Amino acid sequence: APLPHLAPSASLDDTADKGFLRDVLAGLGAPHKHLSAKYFYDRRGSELFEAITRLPEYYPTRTELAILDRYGPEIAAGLPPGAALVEFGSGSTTKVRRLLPHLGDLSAYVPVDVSEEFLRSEAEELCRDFPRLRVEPVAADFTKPFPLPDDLAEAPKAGFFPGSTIGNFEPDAAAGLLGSFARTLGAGATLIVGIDLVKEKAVLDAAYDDEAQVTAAFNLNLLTRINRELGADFDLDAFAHHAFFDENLGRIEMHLVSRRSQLVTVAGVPFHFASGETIHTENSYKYTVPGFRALARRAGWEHTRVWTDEDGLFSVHALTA
Ligand code: AVJ
Repeated sequence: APLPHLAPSASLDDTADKGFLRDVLAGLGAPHKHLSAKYFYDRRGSELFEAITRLPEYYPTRTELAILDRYGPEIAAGLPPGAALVEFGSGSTTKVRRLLPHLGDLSAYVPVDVSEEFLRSEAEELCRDFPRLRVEPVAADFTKPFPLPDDLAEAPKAGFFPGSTIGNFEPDAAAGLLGSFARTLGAGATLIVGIDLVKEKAVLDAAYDDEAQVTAAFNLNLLTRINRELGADFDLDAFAHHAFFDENLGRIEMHLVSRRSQLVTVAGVPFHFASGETIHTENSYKYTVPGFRALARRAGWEHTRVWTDEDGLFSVHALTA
């Protein structure tokens, strides 16, 4: 069936594959080996992440959804009438679906994601479920400012950045990202951001090192992806998942630990691993409410409201430019 309210996706040029090889060679060649967490999300990685969100230990997703369900009407009431709602890194549209029923008069929903295929299929599903909603997908890397569709020039803008995705960025880069959202959305915009909160170390450690080893599989899948896409020979059995909350830095660190001394070749380039040497694969920063407020202010946003669950596990913030 035709979907009259689904605009053709705007696609921005993309040299992603070369970037992956370059980043992997640079990261493995560094004195402290590291890889970017953004590369976790190939098809299998996205499936494993969906499985993580359903784990008993992984509280962020279900807690954020509960906050959106409980306070959705209040959150929606704070957005300007007739707004274009731009979701940065939309992925699956599970979260925005909790807000849309309270946003009757949106001029458009603009999901932004690098994965054009996924973007398209999610946008189609959303159009079927919300037939009066205009959906204008944009395939773009949300870490840089990007142009919004021309026909939305006059609409007031609201941004949506759930899931504590901002935790993957160093605090300086996180402030830069919030500043970049402000440039994309323009003056007078509103931004709704989901932020995981600092809490007891044992709770955080378990959320990133679950009993069923799904997070371990998610972490190791990065090596499977490198083997397949970049022609590498990582032996998956020779690396172990390690994740822990660093209370001084306020972040979860995920690593892949080499179980022995070994040589790995990536696209013809050899890399030596000492026994116990790690590849740092992810940081997931946690904030306090005042800590996030300060970060937002540093990026030029005014903090207007915050909603949390009863246990203070997770928070949703409203900011205005
Ligand atoms: C999608 C970045 C918010 O940091 O909790 C989950 C990714 N990594 N388990 C997070 C993740 C390991 C997740 N974010």
